Amino acid sequence: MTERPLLTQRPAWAALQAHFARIQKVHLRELFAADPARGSRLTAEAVGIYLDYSKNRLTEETLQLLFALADACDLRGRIDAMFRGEKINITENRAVLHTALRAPRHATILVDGHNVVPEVHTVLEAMRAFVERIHTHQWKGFTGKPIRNIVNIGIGGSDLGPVMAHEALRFYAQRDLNFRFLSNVDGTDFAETVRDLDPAETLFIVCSKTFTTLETMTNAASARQWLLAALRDPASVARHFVAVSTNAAEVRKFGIDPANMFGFWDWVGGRYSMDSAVGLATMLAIGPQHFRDMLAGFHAMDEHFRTTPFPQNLPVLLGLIGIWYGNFFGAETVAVLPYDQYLKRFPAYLQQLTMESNGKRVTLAGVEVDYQTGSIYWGEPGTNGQHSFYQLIHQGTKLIPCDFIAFCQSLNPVGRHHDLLMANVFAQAEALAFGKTADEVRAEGVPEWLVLHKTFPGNRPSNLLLLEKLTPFTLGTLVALYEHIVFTQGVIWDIDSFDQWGVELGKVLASKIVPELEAAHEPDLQHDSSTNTLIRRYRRFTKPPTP
Ligand code: G6Q
Repeated sequence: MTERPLLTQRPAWAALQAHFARIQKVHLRELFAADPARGSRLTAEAVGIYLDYSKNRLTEETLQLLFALADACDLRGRIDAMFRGEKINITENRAVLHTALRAPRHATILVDGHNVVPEVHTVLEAMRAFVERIHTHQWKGFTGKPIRNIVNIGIGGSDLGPVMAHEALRFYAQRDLNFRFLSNVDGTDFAETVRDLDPAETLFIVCSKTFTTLETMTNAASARQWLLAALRDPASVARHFVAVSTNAAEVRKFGIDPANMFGFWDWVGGRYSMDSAVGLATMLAIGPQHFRDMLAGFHAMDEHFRTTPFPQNLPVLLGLIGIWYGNFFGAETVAVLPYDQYLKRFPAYLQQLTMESNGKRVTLAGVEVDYQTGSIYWGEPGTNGQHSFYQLIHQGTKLIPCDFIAFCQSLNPVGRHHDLLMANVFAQAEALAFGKTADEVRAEGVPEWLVLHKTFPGNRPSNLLLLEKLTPFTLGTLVALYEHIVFTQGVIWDIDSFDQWGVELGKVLASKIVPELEAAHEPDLQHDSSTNTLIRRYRRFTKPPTP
């Protein structure tokens, strides 16, 4: 590993710090007053996304300094390395090639000297053929009934993408298929998922890269039992279960015909896998053509990210603006606020993408950082959030940069609804930036004792992403946009955005505690006193001492 200075020791960092000291108090009102063209100048547009970043607390100089930081961190070289298939996930010694999942058929992307693009298209073709068999009822359940219910069993990266895409693209979905997503090991999730389903009409997709994940395998085993209790023949499993996995041996052991296994590869991280075979439920919902359109959207953003100079590069701009707030203003969170009901699961999806990727505190060279890394992402669709947590963003003590996402056309035009929705998103960004001064409040005749309560400080930054319409293509561009924002920030922070060791410890400890909860006789507990007491208390309810 080549020696690199820690981020905070770079001259480009010091330059940003000095600049921050000069600009931190400047109000967006002043910035807009000084430059009447700011609102149209500080914008960028690519692949159908119009980005207005003018309501950020920055100037041209800030941007130049941020680009200089990106250059010092070799962002260009690192982008190229990812797209070339270099093993940039160093702690797992893996290439990071979700971009290959949406590469066109003729592309060549080498992993260990082997072109992976043909395999990607072979799997997509197998998915297409399977989806068509389900849609045309050629694939029937064991008793001859057509499949009407699809249950995706998976967790984390094998759940959140399919769930989000199913919600986001519901407008384009086959309405005669009923989709459910089972993830939690809590038996309630299983019970409520299958409660009103007919096993003879239900297909389970067991979606697990490793096919060993505790939650998924526990749910899959319960689903198998549930099916067999009704259909009473082990041969039925092959008609009602298919798998998305890299582990053919375990898939076969479960009773799924490996011919009905849709594969992916170790160079696809779970949280970057919604456009791989993990998207089988998505393709079943929206059909192969819409799925291809979604991949085209991902690819369009990939190409934009790979080839566009930084000042017009949407993921680079947004990634660097995020660094500006997190590392200089000390902001700890980012609110993602989609003004589209179909995107209601988008913030939850982004939480895994961003926080599992950049929630790291050790550099690629193995040194502990002395700066903030990954932000906390959260959010809810507008306008709902306006009637709950926006209060804190407007008038609280914390700086929360916001990403607003909105579409000019509604998929469901109903009366004036869309104008009202859009008026709200524009108004929120305006109110956050410019606020309402004490003098403006006084001018309304508000008594002096109430003036401060009714004052809005403003100077609260936001980005606004304005798109024409939510389609499979635009969803692809949006997801890829955030994937590459994560990448950009991971490069600046010099961390491995593609491992997830933080998930491991809890898993190991849980597997140790399971036998202690289930043992017939009082186990010899060797945990800390808190954990021991909790285990004993739980056992008193589940294993009352025999008289
Ligand atoms: C994502 C993570 C994690 C993973 C799940 C499910 O990047 O690796 O969320 O997707 O733990 O793993 P399996 O697909 O192997 O069941």
